[in-house]
Amino acid sequence: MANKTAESISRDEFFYGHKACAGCGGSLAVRAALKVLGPNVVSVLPAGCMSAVGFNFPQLCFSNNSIISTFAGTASMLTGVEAGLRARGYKDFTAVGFAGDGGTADIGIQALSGAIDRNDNIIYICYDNEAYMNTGIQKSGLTPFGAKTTTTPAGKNIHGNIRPKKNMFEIAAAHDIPYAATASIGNLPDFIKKVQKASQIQGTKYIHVIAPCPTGWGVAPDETVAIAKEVVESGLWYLAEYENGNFKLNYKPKEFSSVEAYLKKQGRFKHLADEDIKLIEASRDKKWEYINKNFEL
Ligand SMILES: Cc1ncc(C[n+]2csc(CCOP(=O)(O)OP(=O)(O)O)c2C)c(N)n1
Ligand code: SF4
Ligand SMILES: [Mg+2]
Repeated sequence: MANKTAESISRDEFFYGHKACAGCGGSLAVRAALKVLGPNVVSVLPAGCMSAVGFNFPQLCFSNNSIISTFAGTASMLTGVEAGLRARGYKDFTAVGFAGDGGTADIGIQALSGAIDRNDNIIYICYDNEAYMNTGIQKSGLTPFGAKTTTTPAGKNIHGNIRPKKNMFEIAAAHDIPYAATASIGNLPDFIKKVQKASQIQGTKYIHVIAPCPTGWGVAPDETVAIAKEVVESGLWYLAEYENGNFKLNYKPKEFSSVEAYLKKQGRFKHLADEDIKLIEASRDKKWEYINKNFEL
């Protein structure tokens, strides 16, 4: 199959008319992924922003078959959808999940782990906006260090979230999954390529896409894509793949852009002191030491 690009993906819309806030990164990820996968898709969405904005009866915003799962059950419902359609003789279809960071790294992690363990033939896409946005910006296991949320307030003594972000990509890879990747909606061609690649691989595929939320991050709606690029350029996120037991880095910034500039653009990090920013830079550098040693370029 020819490689799909931003120009050659379907002109058809499969996710439109939804109620996401202006500039929502998650809705861009869902829209682009469905354009790659085409109409023969069943998508499963747990509780979270994308189901809240996409299923407003009678204005259902998916033109492919879509269903809301329990919050914890994205992966187990994908397992059932895939097995059920196969049992009924369907061959040419994709079962894809779109779950948030909370739905993936916290409440849904056991169902995802089980599906990977069984090597069910599904694609699981985590759109990561780094908090439980739909219920009013609470900290999840993927909220980064220092971020202010409604459950990690910033005050004189504690400056937002005191815990680091879990690395779901490497957690999925640790299962020896057939394919896992990271992506950013700031680099759509790379995301599109990874979704297409996942659709051609048998077994469980996991894609983790950074999808900024202007409402929760405190940026303007027209800054979503730029901030999703900047998180990669500053080295606080990386574009990589895991396949056949190997990690591969897809992009290495020549020089990291300023971490401080990235953080200070966002309302959720405005309170950070110089020493907090130094800690964030130091943990980035430690991570890149590991990447440089263990990932192929
Ligand atoms: C079992 C259960 N617990 C809590 C909720 C409430 N709830 C609905 S959406 C949501 C937040 C989801 O956060 P995330 O998965 O990060 O997706 P986002 O809203 O950020 O897109 C929560 C806590 C629920 N629906 N079901
Ligand atoms: S709150 Fe954030 S994630 Fe939810 S719809 Fe709005 S921009 Fe998207
Ligand atoms: Mg979220």
